[in-house]
Amino acid sequence: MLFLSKNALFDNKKGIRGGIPIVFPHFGPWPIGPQHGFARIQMWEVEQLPSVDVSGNVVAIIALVDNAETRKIWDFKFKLRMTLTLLKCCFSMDLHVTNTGDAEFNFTTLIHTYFRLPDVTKSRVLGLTGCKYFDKTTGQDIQSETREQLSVDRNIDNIYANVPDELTLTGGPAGRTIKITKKGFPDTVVWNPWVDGAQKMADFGDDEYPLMLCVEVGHVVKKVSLAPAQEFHASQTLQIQCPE
Ligand code: TA6
Repeated sequence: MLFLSKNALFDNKKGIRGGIPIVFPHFGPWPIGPQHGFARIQMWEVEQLPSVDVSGNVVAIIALVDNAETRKIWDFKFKLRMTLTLLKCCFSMDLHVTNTGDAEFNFTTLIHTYFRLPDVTKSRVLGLTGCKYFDKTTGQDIQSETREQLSVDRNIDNIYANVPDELTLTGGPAGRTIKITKKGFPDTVVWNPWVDGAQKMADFGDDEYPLMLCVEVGHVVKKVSLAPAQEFHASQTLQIQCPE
């Protein structure tokens, strides 16, 4: 169900072009560090290998703790813990961010999911109606999304604020619909680079833009402030609904 570019690079220098990169501690261009922060290019540790819990779910836990490299860019102590839970038609990601130092810090974070689609022009995103958004392609703030069903037929890079916790993406592989449920992530980004954007990215095939759409839940419009010993928790659940 997830898109991975045929040109994706696994070099720990840039985020992988596909899958679900984790954006932390900064969404977007970052004057003091790499775009979208360092979490997506750091090596995470496996805290719990995939194992079956009492309900029959497969659960794995990965973690990232501050280290010399992260402190050189952003001098704070933190722990990111991501619990990954897989059921037959459902995949959950639970993110915990803990401030393990003695100074308060601010951050933005986002789950940059790349959905694989047979044809993005036939897919629709539902659930954004009425939300205020920033259109990054024009630099304009739009007061309210008027479309009940968002379709994509050009470069799109919209940052929606205060989005309802249930979104739907139609037109997935084999006609599947994906229900996206989020908690603790107020915002949602919808991105497709289209023809020109695809050509500018070395790690993305020129012909791949119709085959993906990023629908990314996050806390990006306003920063999260975390005092020492405090924890931030947010999650995303993807549920696949197969056609009858
Ligand atoms: O989340 C959307 C976005 O910020 C877009 O503006 C686009 O640049 C995309 O992420 C990919 O960023 P990347 O750093 O992975 O090339």
